[in-house]
Amino acid sequence: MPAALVRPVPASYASCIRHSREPIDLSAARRQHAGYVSALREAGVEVIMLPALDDAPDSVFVEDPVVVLDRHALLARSGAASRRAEVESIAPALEGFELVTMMAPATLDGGDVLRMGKRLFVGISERTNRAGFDMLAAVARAEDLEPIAIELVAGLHLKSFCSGLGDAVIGCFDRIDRGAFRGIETIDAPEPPGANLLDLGAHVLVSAAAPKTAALVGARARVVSVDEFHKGDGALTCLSIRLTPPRKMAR
Ligand code: CIR
Repeated sequence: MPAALVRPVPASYASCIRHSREPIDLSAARRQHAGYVSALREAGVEVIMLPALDDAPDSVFVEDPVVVLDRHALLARSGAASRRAEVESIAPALEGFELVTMMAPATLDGGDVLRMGKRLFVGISERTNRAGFDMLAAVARAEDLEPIAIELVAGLHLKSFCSGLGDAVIGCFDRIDRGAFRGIETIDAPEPPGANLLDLGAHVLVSAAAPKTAALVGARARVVSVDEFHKGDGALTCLSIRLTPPRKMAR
């Protein structure tokens, strides 16, 4: 059974780093998070809940502090200094993986990393720098993966604008270079919140803010309300870390 790490919504979530001025409703965020966790379970994913970090407002976006490959887990150093402490409490949950710790001046957020088969696309962004890419690239090559850098001209993370849908990449290609995905089918997301969906095989989680994308995905689509996380500049992939099978984790 595939597994995923998830972190509860912290009490301080309303103070997270964000661009939206819409007020965050903590209770609604917690309800939506519970809905997200249920949707993971309904897709056959074993959910492993990390401890809550109530003093770390962005900690629910648990995808960012670590990149999990097949054998290695890279404990990343976020481009946001306020997020760097989040990584510590993830390491114990990754016991079966070979851990690699990113050091300064390298920075990287997991939201910038999109794996498509043997290729690992990495956004060079406001959070991920060249040194961060180089460090991840070295770990990726050790697993025979091909690291490919994509310069982001605007926005937060690579996966703010694209995600994997089966063997294809769905995205907003006015915001990122379609040409970077040479040899891979690209699908235009019908609306921006549809660019970040979470393909779990049996089901594909799609934001309720992206009804046209849900229609495009069809029968596998499962619509999840995550607007309280959109207000925090997040979406579906960032709320969990998928441990790619075969699962190597010891608990
Ligand atoms: C941040 O700015 O770090 C958070 N408020 C949002 C992170 C979203 N992460 C993701 O999409 N992987």
